[in-house]
Amino acid sequence: ESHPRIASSVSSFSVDTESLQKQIEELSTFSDTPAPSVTRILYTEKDLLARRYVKNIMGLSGLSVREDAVGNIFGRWDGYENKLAGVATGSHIDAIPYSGKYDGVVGVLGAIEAINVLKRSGFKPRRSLEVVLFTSEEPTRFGISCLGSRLLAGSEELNKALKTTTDNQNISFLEAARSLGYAKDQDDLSSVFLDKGSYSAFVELHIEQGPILEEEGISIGIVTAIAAPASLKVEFEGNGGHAGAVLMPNRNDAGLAAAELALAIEKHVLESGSIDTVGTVGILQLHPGAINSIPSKSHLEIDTRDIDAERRNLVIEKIHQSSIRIAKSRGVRLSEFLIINQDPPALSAEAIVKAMETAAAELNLTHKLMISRAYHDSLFMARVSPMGMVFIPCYKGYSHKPEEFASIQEISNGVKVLALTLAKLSLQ
Ligand code: HGY
Ligand code: MN
Ligand code: MN
Ligand code: MN
Repeated sequence: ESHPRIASSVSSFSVDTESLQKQIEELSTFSDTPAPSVTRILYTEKDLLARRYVKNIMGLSGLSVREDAVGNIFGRWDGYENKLAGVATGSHIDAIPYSGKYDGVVGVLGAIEAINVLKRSGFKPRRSLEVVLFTSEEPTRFGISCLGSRLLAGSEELNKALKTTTDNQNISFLEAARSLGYAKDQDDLSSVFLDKGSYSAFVELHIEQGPILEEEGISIGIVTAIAAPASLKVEFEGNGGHAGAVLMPNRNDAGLAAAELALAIEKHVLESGSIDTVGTVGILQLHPGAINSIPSKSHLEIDTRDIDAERRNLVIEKIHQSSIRIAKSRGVRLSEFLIINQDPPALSAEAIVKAMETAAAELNLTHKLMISRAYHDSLFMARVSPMGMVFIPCYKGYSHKPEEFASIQEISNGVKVLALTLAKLSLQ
């Protein structure tokens, strides 16, 4: 049963749906592509405007705001025992090209609204509550997913890599960060690492990015595990040449090598024996990219995941073998085979799953346990704090495209479950 001090207020949980809807619309206008799509890439001018917008809303909610060296933004509501480890919640506001306005945003604006709900209900937090806006969950600009939360989770490897990472315009990560006033005169970013035990719990509210909740007419998803993501970069090089004059036996077409590898990836994924294994080639570039020039270079970026890391790693091994075999059989050079990240899955903490189930039940919301096939900042926060995630349904499960949609009613349900879960965890 809920702690006596919250029970009375649950019924008085009121979400300001109008202002939350307006905020979601306004935030979506900070985009490099026309509505209804959203494109908001790390450390661009639109990202800066969006950060300012969210910091302002945090301020209006009475949160004290701070930022770390890479622009993770923290809005804190001090508890009456604020020496204790706090309870955190949050998500991201960066958006991949031509995507939607809810991915990540629901877990940032919704988290701030959850704070407002608790304040309006008269709740007083024991453990401080902190809303986190993670810098760059999407891998778009520097090819690194969950950059901010990976660093918060203490990744020395990433700290080192960021000293030399550049984007495809050859702008370095540090230069881009400094253009927004972050990473001031420091190449070493270990100041971002969270001290162990900083949080007693981390909970993220997010759209499901899948069709299950909507299909089954369930309001709340309670995530038990997050699938293990991996991304690879592969390049083939051949002699290229004139698309008319070079006869077929004399060609070593890097584009066809890429095409053959893409289909081999699909085969390796499908033969894994599990529906949970997925893979795609999200980026495929051909050089020089002229219709009448045989591709002399192909560049593939591959995303493959599974809830079972071993099974996923086997797929990666097979992709490597196929890359070598195809290069040999087509007489092209395998000029790059790079595993960018190969992360383990994360399990939600029992106690947080329980708190979320009780919260959903007390709010009379239908709910079910499920896994997250998308990764989230929670995947890395789970390395430094007990973690949990609340899902809400989204239209046909669409995400990472402009048709992404979640109704304000569904969002409001998620905000209430988040608010009640945060309250419970704060009083523990
Ligand atoms: O790709 C993902 O899983 C996340 O939505 N960025
Ligand atoms: Mn995403
Ligand atoms: Mn997301
Ligand atoms: Mn994600």
